[in-house]
Amino acid sequence: RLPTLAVVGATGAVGTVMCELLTGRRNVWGEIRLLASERSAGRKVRCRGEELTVQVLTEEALDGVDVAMFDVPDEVAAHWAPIAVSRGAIVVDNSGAFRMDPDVPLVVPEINPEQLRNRPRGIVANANCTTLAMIVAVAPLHREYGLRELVLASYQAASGAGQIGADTLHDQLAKAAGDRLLGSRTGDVRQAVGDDLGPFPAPLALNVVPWAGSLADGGWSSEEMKMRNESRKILGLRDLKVSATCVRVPVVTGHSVAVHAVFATEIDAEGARGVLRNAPGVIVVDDPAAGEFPMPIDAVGTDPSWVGRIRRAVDDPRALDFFVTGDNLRKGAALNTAQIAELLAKTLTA
Ligand code: 11C
Repeated sequence: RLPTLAVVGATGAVGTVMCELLTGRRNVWGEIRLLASERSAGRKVRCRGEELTVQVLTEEALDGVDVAMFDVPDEVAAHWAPIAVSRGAIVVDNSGAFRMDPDVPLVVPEINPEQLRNRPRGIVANANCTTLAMIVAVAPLHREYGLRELVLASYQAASGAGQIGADTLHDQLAKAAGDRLLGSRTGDVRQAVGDDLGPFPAPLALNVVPWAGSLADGGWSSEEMKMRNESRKILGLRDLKVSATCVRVPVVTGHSVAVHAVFATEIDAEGARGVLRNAPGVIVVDDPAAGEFPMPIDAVGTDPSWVGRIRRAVDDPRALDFFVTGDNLRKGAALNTAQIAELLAKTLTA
């Protein structure tokens, strides 16, 4: 019998991409059950060539599920993931609720798949989309050169804040379109966009907003702390120095990160390019003379992390600067979750 999969949060931004992904990937599942809140129940969704009806998330709806993927807010996952486990499922959770729990492995299949074996709570966590885009490129460089420090600046897309984030950006762009004074001293973007800021603290159209998540200690944002804490856990580097500045930009999908990485040994750009070309889940796009850089417009809808602008720091032969872009809804969320779930399915059917 092929294992039964539940997708919890099937109608959100990530859940929607999950159904597309499941349709395109090699099938390892028997039944696929789509679950969501009452609001979305009854909706028809095409998945793996079948038309499935979204069911309400209840305890009974989880019965018989072997693997449950959760793409729901932290508090919903915190409540429902242990219930799914108690009903016999292994949970792969894409929220922030369990990532830093020492009894929950934080798995990126290209980096630490062995950690899947040790899951005392029956839950496996999926990293934050911003961490994921970057860590797939950083990990192979760490293995070769020994990572000591990361200084990061993110350029995060609106859909990182869910479907409401993407919708808000599109609405604001429509309101701002055509007014050539906007953004100059005489054209007030705040006024043009109006009060509906969606999940963002300021207008995103024609702007950049140096904020994502909630306020953490010392003026850091929760998103910045996630990049630090999750990178440490995935790489197994408890003392890694990480400083991140997380910024929202008017891009619909595709998170980018400017990375300054300091290593234990000297590094050169061509050597690093070679390591990255051989790294799973990475594509090197690095020909500035030809106008080739990693950018969201190209990375959206694709699986790998796109890496380019690779150069050794002028003032430190042990430091490398580069730019990475990944689809925050695919590798940043649905794809990494699907990859983990497929590894679990293999162990269930072995
Ligand atoms: C964003 N990265 O772009 C966030 C969304 O911890 O999974 C994902 C939050 C998380 O807003």
